[in-house]
Amino acid sequence: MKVKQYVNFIDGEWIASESGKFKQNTNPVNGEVLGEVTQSTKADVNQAVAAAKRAQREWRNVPAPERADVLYKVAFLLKERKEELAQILTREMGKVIAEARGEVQEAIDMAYYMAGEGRRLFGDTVPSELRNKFAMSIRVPVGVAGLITPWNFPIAIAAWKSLPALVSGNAVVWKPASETPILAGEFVKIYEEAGLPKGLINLVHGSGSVVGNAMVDHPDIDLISFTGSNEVGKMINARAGGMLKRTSLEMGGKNAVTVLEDADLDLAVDGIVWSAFGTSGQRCTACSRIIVHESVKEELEKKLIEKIGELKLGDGLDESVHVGPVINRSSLEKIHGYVQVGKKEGAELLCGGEIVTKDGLNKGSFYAPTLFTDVQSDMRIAQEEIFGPVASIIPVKSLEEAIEVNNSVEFGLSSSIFTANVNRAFQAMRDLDTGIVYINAGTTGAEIHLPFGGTKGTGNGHRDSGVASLDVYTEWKSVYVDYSGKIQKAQIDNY
Ligand code: UN1
Repeated sequence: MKVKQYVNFIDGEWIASESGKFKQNTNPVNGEVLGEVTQSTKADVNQAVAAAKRAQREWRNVPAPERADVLYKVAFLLKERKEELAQILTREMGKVIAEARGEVQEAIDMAYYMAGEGRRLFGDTVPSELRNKFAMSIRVPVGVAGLITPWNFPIAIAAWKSLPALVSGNAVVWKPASETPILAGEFVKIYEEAGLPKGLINLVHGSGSVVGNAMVDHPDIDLISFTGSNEVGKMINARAGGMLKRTSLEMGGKNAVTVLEDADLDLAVDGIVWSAFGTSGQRCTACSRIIVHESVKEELEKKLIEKIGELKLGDGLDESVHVGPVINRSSLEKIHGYVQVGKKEGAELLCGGEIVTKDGLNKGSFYAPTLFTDVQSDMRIAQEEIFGPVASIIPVKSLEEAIEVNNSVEFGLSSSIFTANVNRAFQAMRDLDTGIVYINAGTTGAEIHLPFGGTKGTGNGHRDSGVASLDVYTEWKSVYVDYSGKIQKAQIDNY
């Protein structure tokens, strides 16, 4: 059977790269070949950027409510195809179907929300300090937005970035993760069908080292919005910094759930299991540390082991499966490597700790949900992002110590605390040094109308989603209209 080919979308045309090279895309559940994907070159990026630049000149003058009409259609189409897209998502990257549906819903929500921004895109009107003078600030598009997105949330994160970029009048050049090209193509088809004028979204498949670098280096890409590893994010920032190019970076996490002695332990267990092992631990917001008051540690361990024992591994398309595969073999080996490091460092393995090959799972990349205990906060497994189903219990003696441990890592994406005490909850809200804080919930579950991102090594101060994301895709312009008929000097004539 002939393998299906997936190509770029440049200036409104579906077209293979001039390289003639293709790379296979496989299902992490069983290695099934899903298709082969065009591998682009710098020349393809140049074409995409030229098309984007041309199209943006007109798009910036289309009234934002009219731009938003396209986004509403995107929302309708996403909604119509929700199940089909979710199935592709599961086959391409392995997350279980219920989570895949949730992720497509996140893209739908974002499309409605950003379509609404077409009638807002608020600036401020403020009084002028001078008579007969009007003052306001307005948002204007930046130009061409370069989007580099990850495989773990292949449509939600692409939606977080492309929708605000487009509604605020930019054009987009998008390099999706190499692992999730098919879903990326489907998303672009929806933009096409929704009537987005040609050239405004350009899809360029290929490697980070070729396509990603060409985008970062291109003088006509005005901003880069990236979600992915710290290593790549730092490299992008350094390259773009030399050109004074705007970058919005969302990178790693080492998120913790804190469980105090007054917590509802069953609730905490549900929150931890969902956050640590959902998406096989491959969320930026995954819980990988469990900071627990020593007086409830044993009971929590017991309950966690029991719950973890109920998790069913397998093909995410099977509705009864809780945990799918990890993305690929090399990720599997990295995760297993960290487990060996944890053992060597002296952490106690409570469950898991192995590559799963039984029950026909040997064709895929499956890792057993893994729990360590008596982990010290400075151990590598408690400091470095593992990006797999591995969580470490760190015992503490007080809320203050818990907060100190929570904040002791280089990342600052998400944190959570389980407590029944409102004073402690508020103290935690104030002192947990992360961009997202949950009270009596796990570390995941961000909603699209709030800012998403983190402090310290997680990012560079920008946010995805919410109104805050408009700050990535717009420039502020301050406008003064003097209708006095004379030249009035601010700060001088009035004082
Ligand atoms: C990510 O972890 O990369 O909060 C994104 C959540 C999702 C988005 C996560 N809504 O888990």
